[in-house]
Amino acid sequence: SGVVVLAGGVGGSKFTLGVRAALATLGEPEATVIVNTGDDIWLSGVRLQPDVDSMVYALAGANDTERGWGRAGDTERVNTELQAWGTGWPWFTLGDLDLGTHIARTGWLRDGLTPTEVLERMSKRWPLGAKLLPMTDDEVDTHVLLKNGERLHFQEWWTRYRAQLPPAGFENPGIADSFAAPGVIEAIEDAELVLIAPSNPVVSIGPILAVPGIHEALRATGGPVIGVSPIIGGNVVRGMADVCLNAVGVRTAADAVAAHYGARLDGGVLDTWLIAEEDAGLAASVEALGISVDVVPLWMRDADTTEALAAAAISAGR
Ligand code: GDP
Ligand code: FO1
Ligand code: CA
Repeated sequence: SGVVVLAGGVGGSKFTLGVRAALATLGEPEATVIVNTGDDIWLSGVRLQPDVDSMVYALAGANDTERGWGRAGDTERVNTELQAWGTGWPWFTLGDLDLGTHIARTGWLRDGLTPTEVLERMSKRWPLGAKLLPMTDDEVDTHVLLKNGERLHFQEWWTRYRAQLPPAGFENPGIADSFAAPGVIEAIEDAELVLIAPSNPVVSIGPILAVPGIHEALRATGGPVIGVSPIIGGNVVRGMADVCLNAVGVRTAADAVAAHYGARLDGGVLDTWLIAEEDAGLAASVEALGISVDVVPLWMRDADTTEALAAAAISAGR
């Protein structure tokens, strides 16, 4: 029952803030959010979960909104020391407060807790107003296959090379043998409605859909599945989704992303696709796929526009 959200980091957490506000306005129970863990990486002996942490920090109001990752007001004393030891990556910053999260998580993992249990524990520190689940408890880090045949961890490709090395594709080694985290399949199957956040379709939503059973659960759920386009007027709002989409043969366009997800009545996952007013001209081509379209303002500029977008997505499913 209730609302389920599939989400990545920055775009996903912004949208989830809107969902939390919209559900509070409606007086309804909090959403269940299934978060991408493909961005995860081991670095300097600690486990990073960038999308999970973006979600936790944003819901806690503790995120750095300008930079888009990590904790607000963080410092870098430990990072400087790690660099002096020559551990980690010279182009990658681990903030002091953020490192507290990674050390706590890594300690709990070593104690034998699963990532689901760790996230449950972390969710108790702040009143997050949503139930967070990692997509899987298995380690399925995203790799980028370059056109020159090399393979890089997604974090290196993005933070070191700013997505400038041409990708041939993306892989999550082991994902075909991974299991959805406890509660994920049930949440989707029992959902009143499922929202696909305007997250990166390739490296945020892609890994979630690739966990065995999740795609099937989206196809089987009795509730509608509503997606929100991360592409507005042929551009990404931020990040490198355009590079990722083009690498997998998808144009940077709202209708092309809808086609990539596919219609539920045609083997895909979408019943409804929200596109921006700028893209109203693409509505017919999305509807031709068997996906209904709502044209709404998609810019999450502030709390009000973000809540309005989430409210529109929820009402599109009712
Ligand atoms: P990441 O994991 O931190 O890269 O974040 P996500 O994958 O969750 O979201 C990244 C996507 O969010 C990008 O492709 C952006 O285009 C999209 N995005 C960011 N802000 C907005 C917004 O205000 N409106 C819409 N529709 N999409 C947005
Ligand atoms: N992004 C950067 O561009 N540079 C960094 O040094 C960096 C550090 C970092 C540390 C922890 C964390 O959770 C995220 C971090 N990010 C950093 C963001 C991250 O690389 C990506 O933007 C997301 O994984 C994309 O989803
Ligand atoms: Ca991500």
